[in-house]
Amino acid sequence: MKIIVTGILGQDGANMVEYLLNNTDAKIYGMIRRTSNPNFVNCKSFLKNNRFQLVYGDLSDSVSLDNLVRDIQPQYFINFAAQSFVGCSWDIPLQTFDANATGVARCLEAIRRFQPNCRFYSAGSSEEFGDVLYSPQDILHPVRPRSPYGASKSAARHLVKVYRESYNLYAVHGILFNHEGTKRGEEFVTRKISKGIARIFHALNNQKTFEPIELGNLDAKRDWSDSEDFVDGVWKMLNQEKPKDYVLSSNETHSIREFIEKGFATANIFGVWNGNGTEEQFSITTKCAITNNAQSSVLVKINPKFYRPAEVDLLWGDSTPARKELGWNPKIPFDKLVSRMVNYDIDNF
Ligand code: F7E
Repeated sequence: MKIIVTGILGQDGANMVEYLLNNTDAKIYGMIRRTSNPNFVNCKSFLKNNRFQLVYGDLSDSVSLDNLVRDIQPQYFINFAAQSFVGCSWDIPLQTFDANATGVARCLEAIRRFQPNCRFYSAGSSEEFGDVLYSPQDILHPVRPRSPYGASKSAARHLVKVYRESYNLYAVHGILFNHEGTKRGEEFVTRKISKGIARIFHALNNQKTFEPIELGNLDAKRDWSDSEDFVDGVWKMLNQEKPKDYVLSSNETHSIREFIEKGFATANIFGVWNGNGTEEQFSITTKCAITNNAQSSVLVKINPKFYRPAEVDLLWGDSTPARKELGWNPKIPFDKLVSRMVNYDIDNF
């Protein structure tokens, strides 16, 4: 069995490769783009595995995708390559759309033309739901994106449906709510917080001054899971009798504030909220400051530069069908996700 996985330098692609090496006998072809300075930190566990091979390709280059599918003749093509940072999608809307939507069309075309039996996974997103009409959101929730990123993923979803129905391809577009972990990029809010907590933890331990973590909108609520649970759900989605899209989510929602409080508490640092709007701060409690002989007091402050032109206020998924019909059984709840990320960053600071 041969499987192409794209986006392997990122969190999900790398977790997918690890999962496939552990749970199948397949040969994995991990696609990367030619860049001058690629970062393989997420790939350390498998780069030298003899069932893994790096291949060059680019979602913006249909020749590369055609050649890979024609030459490898994969049974599965799992696409995690994307411009995945919502906040940046207003700055580079066209590149976002090209990679996330047109790129999916290029993959589907390559499969249709050169290996129509290949099963295709498209990484959809809860950002497609946008300004939501009801909670929790299930697969039937209308598409109402609030960012170029959300719009691009919505377009990909329609393309997958069209190719599935027009050409009888096995193609699925999983709607994945937020998923994090120790491979998460530092631009995303959870990793930014866990890395910031690790920095402050070590400053406190060494009786040094520290700068606060600077964040944007703390009111947003997200449905957070662990990416390692999600790649199992993706594989299950790819191995049904007939292709069908599913939502993957924790079925809980938590605010950014809650993530901050739980994260600091994991590191035995306790804070209190004070102030409103852009003046809001999370400061170390007097007791905790005295115990640690703290040299600074503000743990988190607001920097309006991290506000987005339009925000998705509330995401809260309903993944009951995936749990019932696919037998998907996520193992890492919210509290464990937060403590895993914070402890990892403290230990690897
Ligand atoms: O933001 C708020 C921000 O960038 C979460 C991607 O994987 O999940 C992810 O998209 C929330 C937003 O993730 C900062 O405004 C506050 O409300 O971690 P994020 P996201 O935008 O939800 C979906 C499902 C995907 O598909 C995406 O690919 O946190 N927030 N302050 C901040 N966010 C960031 N990044 N940085 C801040 O300083």
